[in-house]
Amino acid sequence: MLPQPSGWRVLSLIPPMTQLNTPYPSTAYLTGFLRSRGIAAVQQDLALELVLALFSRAGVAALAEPARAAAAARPSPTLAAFLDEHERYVATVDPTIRFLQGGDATLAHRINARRYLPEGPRFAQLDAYGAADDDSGEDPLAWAFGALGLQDRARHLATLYLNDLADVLREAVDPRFEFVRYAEKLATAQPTFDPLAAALAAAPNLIDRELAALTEAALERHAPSLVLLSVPFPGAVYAALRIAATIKARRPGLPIVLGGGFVNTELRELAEPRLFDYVDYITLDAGERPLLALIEHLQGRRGRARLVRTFVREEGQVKYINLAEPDVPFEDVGTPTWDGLPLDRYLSLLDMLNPMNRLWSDGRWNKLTVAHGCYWKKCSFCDVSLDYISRYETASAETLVDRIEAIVAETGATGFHFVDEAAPPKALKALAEEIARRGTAISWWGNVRFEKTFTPELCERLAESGCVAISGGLEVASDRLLALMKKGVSVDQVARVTKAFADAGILVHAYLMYGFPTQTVQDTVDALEYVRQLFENGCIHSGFFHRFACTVHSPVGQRPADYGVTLLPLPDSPFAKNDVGFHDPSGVDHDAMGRALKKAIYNFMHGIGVEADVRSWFDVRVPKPTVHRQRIARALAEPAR
Ligand code: B12
Repeated sequence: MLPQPSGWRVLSLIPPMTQLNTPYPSTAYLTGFLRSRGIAAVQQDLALELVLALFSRAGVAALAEPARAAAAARPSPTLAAFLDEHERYVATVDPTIRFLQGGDATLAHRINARRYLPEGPRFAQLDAYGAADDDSGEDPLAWAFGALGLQDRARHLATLYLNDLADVLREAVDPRFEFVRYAEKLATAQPTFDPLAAALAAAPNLIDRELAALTEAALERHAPSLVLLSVPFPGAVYAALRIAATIKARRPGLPIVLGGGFVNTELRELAEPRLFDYVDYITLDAGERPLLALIEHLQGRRGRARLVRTFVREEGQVKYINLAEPDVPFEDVGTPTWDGLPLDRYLSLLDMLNPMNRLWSDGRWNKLTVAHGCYWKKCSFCDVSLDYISRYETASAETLVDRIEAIVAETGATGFHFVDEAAPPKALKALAEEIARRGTAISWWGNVRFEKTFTPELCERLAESGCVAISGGLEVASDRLLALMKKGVSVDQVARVTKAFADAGILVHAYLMYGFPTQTVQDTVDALEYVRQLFENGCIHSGFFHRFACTVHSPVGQRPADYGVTLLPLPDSPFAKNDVGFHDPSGVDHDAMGRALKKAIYNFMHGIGVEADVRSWFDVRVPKPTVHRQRIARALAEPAR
């Protein structure tokens, strides 16, 4: 890169909402990369800032008026509880937020005494935890936190308090608000831009006004020459466009670029010119190369026709410009930087009392990729045709541990979440060896394929390198369907691998799936029996059943006949495209199956009903499992094949 014009600066923004416990890593990656190329770059997390503004003394005070108006129109227990205790909410919110930021640990005692925080309807769930009423003197949270789990218990109570306040915000201001997604439905697989356009044209509400003020402050503070809006998920799109609208109103000439996981997945066939009323450029896939090209263009060093993977609007039409230039290799993308993000202000919420959920939503994990893309890239339910899966590139273990050490030095945090779709076992092994060689002390967790390369020896080595948890797909626990999915693992293998991780003291979470093409009721009952046995044998500690969704970029979506299904026609879509409906001739009622699977797994995680006949979880008649009750125990006894 040539010397930069003085004062030229890139501002990357994380729009609301992504997550609150730690920054989503895209701006950290892009900022680190741009700086490594000599380009001045800064970043701000407006998702965190918005929540901190709304859930502050001034924010909660300002909520009274819309809450009163809403209560007059539609009275509700949530609004009534809030208005009755409004002064206490105003008085307690700043100290509670500080506590959730890890700033005032001794407040836990007061919160736990249950006289400090006002308790709205969300606290009713404490009774559902199965303990006796308050008069009995028993602690309804004792089963989860015991007698000494002071901090966690208080964090859970403080989270219920915030959830009550979020309910008020939803009822009084905007029903689309959530802590980890905002107005998600407006963007998810939306064939038309109309709902978003209408929402953006509506008069700004309290949340919009707060976000506009934060955006203006960011512009003021950084005086950027280019703004990057990163939208990893559909739940960040609406607010990103609100931010863009504010920028356009304040600084009409300032170029804005949109990119990120949502764009890379859902906007590949974009033809909607109205999106360019908000942003000027939209880039696909890894941002590094398109951004270098765009910056050169904006600085007058490259013609517009030589942009890389970039949508623009020309004469009212969307045009895709893609000068084929190689991507920046993973080895050369530089080290992400968290510089500028307020790392001591993220919130450690403790919502669901599930250990894996806790890793996602609690703790200031640094997010890092071990490789770019997926080394396996065959699973037929996955978007294997997209760059973030198909372009597999690694970096040496030395480079990775250099990055890790630089990040620890910068952030002071030693926890890492490896955000790969499936971290490659060879790279993890090399990483563990390099960590051992240098004596680097970190904790880490991430997602893998439970493949047989993960031997007990390797799992031990990974545990020694700091691995505390692993998740992986067992998907539909059925050898027939695993083969159809091209997952490359069998149920017996998964049992041995998960057991090896668990025996090494690592928390194991299984991603499970139902509703895959051709899946029968018998397959589902058998899958649940396998899962039951995996819990019984101490192979997995946690799991979640997701309903299979067919996407246009996956092998099932691209070759449905190979999977025995037909796709429902997609509307002609100028905007987002991702999920596609399909017809499976098996005609199974997967909703009924899903109810049973979710109930069962929730109970298994709490050690309940693990011995019971799996048919007892279903509310419809189902056949007996064909799986032998000792099947997993036998697989574990066999030597690995
Ligand atoms: C790890 C992960 C998770 C984790 C952690 C999430 C988190 N908050 O950190 C968990 C399991 C919790 C998760 C949950 C979800 N996830 Co997820 N997740 C991922 C995954 C595998 C990696 C994300 C990551 O950290 N990448 C590393 C960063 C650096 O990459 P990046 O964000 O893509 O940024 C690069 C480029 O996109 C680009 N870029 C990014 N921003 C910008 C901006 C500009 C201006 C430019 C030019 C470029 C640019 O440059 C960056 C560097 O190259 C991705 C798939 C993937 N491989 O990327 C899915 C993915 C982002 N998730 C996805 C989804 C849908 C979700 C959920 C909504 C699922 C659900 N229904 O609950 C939730 C949302 C959770 C939340 N609110 O936080 C989708 C989003 C696609 C879409 N349809 O919009 C993805 C793409 C996977 C997929 N195809 O289904 N996820």
